[in-house]
Amino acid sequence: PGRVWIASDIHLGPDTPATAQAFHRFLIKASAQADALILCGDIFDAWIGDDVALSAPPPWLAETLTELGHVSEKIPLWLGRGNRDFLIGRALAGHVGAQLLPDQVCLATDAGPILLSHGDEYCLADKSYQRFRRLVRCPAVQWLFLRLSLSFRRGIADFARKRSMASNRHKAMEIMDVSPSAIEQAFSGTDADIMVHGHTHRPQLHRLTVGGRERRRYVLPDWDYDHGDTPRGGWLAVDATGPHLVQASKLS
Ligand code: OKV
Ligand code: MN
Repeated sequence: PGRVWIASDIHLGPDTPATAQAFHRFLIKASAQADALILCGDIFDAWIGDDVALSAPPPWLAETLTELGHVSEKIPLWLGRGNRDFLIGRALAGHVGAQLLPDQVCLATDAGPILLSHGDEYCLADKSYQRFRRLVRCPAVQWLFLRLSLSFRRGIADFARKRSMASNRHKAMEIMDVSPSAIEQAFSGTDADIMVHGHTHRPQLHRLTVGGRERRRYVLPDWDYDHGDTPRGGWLAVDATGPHLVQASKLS
């Protein structure tokens, strides 16, 4: 209820200090101006277990966790998992005072029901990614991975990153976008006329008709203040007047 702010794909890591700073400014603003904050995936560029983050977090991560904790002292904070930080668990959520969201959720907002997810599950044309997703989302595989030593997990993560970068170089833009059929199917199962997701990094409002009803799909932007000469970032502000995409460049 009230003003709900939704952001995703901040992709924080050890080498993104400017993005972290912009995100911290955003969190302060959200605490003051929103009634709830939802981060729907890929806040972190990589996540190989809550234990790593909670036992000895590097300074950039410790700072981000502290800032998230400050948010949850003021307003409800919800965390969804993305395709990169899908291993985020209840330990992390508890540590920052957040609640975990299921992969797909229907939010009751002042703008009506909103179907929310990270968005990677709609990218069906990317067969090799969907294969990777099925493997790493398997509970038994995750259970085993989390029992490996930290250095072993780091090794697997490095390998996965290199393989992914090599294979993405050959993929066309359309392959990395959502499949229209997946979007239609998601809409047809609900009475939500609004869908929100991130992941594809193409912030935009798409209008479509499914089941004879006008539907809207809001795509959240990714954040990057560390590369290139135009900082990127933003969020969706939802209130009774509807959802509004906001550009974060107006932050500084
Ligand atoms: C996350 C992605 C790296 C895409 C591996 C089981 C495995 C978990 C994992 C390893 C990788 C997360 C946890 C990371 C996302 C990449 C590269 C591409 C497209 C297993 C459970 F391998 F043993 F089965 N991982 N890391 N990618 O570095 O954060 O989403 S990660
Ligand atoms: Mn993503």
